Amino acid sequence: MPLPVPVLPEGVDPAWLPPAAFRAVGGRRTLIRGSGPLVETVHGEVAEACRRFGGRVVRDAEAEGGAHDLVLDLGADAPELLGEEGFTSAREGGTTTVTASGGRGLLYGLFHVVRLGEAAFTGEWARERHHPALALRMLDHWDNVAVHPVMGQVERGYAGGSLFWEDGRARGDLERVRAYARLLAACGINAVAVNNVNVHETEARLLTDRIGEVAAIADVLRPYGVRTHLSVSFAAPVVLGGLPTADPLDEAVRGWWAEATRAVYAAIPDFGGYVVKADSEGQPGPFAYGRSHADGANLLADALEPYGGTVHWRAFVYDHCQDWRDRRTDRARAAYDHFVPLDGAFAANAVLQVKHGPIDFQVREPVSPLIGAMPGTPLAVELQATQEYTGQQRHVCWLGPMWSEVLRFRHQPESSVGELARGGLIAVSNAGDDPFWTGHPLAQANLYTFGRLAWRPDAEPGEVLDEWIRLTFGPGPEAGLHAVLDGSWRTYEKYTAPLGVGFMVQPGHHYGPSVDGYEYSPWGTYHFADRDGIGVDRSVATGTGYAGQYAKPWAELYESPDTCPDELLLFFHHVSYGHTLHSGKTVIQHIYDTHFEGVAEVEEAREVWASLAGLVDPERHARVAERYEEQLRGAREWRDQINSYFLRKSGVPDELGRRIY
Ligand code: GCW
Repeated sequence: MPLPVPVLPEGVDPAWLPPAAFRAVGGRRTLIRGSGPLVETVHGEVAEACRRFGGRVVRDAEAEGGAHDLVLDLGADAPELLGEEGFTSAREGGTTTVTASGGRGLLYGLFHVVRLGEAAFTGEWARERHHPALALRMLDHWDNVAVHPVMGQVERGYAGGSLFWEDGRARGDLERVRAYARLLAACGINAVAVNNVNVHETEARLLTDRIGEVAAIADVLRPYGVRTHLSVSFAAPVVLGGLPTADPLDEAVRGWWAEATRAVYAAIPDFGGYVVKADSEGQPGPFAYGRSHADGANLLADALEPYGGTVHWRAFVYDHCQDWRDRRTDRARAAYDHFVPLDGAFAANAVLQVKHGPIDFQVREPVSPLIGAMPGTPLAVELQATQEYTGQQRHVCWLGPMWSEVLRFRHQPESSVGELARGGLIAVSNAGDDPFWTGHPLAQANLYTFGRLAWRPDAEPGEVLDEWIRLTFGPGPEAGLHAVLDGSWRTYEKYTAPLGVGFMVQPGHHYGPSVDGYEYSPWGTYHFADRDGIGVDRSVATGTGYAGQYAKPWAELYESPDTCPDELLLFFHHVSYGHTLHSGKTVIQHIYDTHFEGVAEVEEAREVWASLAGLVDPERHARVAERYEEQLRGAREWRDQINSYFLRKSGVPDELGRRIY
């Protein structure tokens, strides 16, 4: 039986799968071959498209000769090496053929055809192979089951409540989750962790007596090829099992995890595995027992191993109680210092999940040196789609170019970050129960781009953006949309913290400027501005030595302010305001100029958006227009606070004599 496509609740935006995106497929004659649950999903999709656009779809058993415009073929002659997720596509003699050897491959092949639109049925081409570069393409949801007194329903969530949880339990009606799974499949995402990595009391119990709720979610994600993962507490044997210890080398603890994991698989046979934040920002971990993080990760890896599951062990381990007076402790060094000595000690199904930068998802950071320094460990790279530090989905900030820079970065010539991320690419989700899914309608582009880059880390981000625009908006507003999104990350960078120095945000919620907000805090995120200069000396010669964590040539390049790229100068060096950048400007003049430019660029983008009024549906248009007002207000606030702060500190006037307060 074909699986009916999910019905969107009234008023919910169809995002990149509006009915019109299926016009080309829906008007054609399609033959589907093969069997299995995902074939039913594919059938349901094509049947719905045909219902709308007048085409027809048959299964192999019913086919009585006759011509087909599209053949979706599972099994049969599918070439080897395609794997469960790959597919081929070819067009010959008026028929487009997609073959796959696994159900997910067939589904991805269908969405490939949908993306091509009419082009899928035009001309001829020889067999092309498509398969994902990375086997795991996952979203981590920082969703709480019970509303947290400080962090709310979704930690760092800017898109309403959780898609999965409400009022302390799994939602009874999961139709919207089904629609979410469908959107994820259409951009290639195949795994979701359904709860926050900060595992509070209620959430800890999802692992045991509340696993049924997770299973219900898994049931609706599965038909779209999305596997379910769970964040668990390292202290679970104590808090749930009543054991006196969670020591990873204790036999009773090992037995407890083995039994708990057996029960999880009894409820969710294709369960993906655990995500763990241990010894990080107050979460429990192996340090309490004098054990290493490899001991901790391997404990869970061993429990998951019989079922083919994976533990994603986060490398976000640092001292969050440091003394701002102590300039030798450097948070940027922490992940490398903790984990590199453990290279080779992790089990094959223990994946170390590393944030892309060494600090915390700032608008500009160097690529984490850890990623290039653990050849004997499966690594996953974590990005942040939720815009905690990049405008909280009130500002337009399309992160495609930043992510692409990270994925193409080469610590050493042999391999890019995209290739080193053998354990997968992960993003903290930016979606919630908001009618536009992501609060800001244009933030949908980040979710989509993430999925496509996880499939092909070397994809051209601008092309992915155009793909998203075409699917979501159809013909008409493409040029305007491209214009407002393409440069939006650099615009955001211009009006916020300069030259890679980071933070300068309001403490706690992290929205809006506060130059010294974290300067005297225990969090390890400082800029050290004084009357003469600014920046953090992370050189080996005179600073914290962080630059030395890179392989050559980066270690040398970052070591000296003469060779360090401008955009990272203040991340690596403390320099005077008069220091001349490669651009030819002084640091202080750069700060003034970029902050004026950033605001001007937002003003311009707002105008471009206004000009799209008749070309974009009214609700979307209005929501974005409203957010541009807030973005402009926010950008001006950033500009004026940053410029005033540095004029007052340095006493150096703006060469152009613009208004600074
Ligand atoms: O970016 C920081 C956030 C925390 C988050 C933490 C992490 C889930 O401010 O809210 O906690 O990182 O990645 O664990």
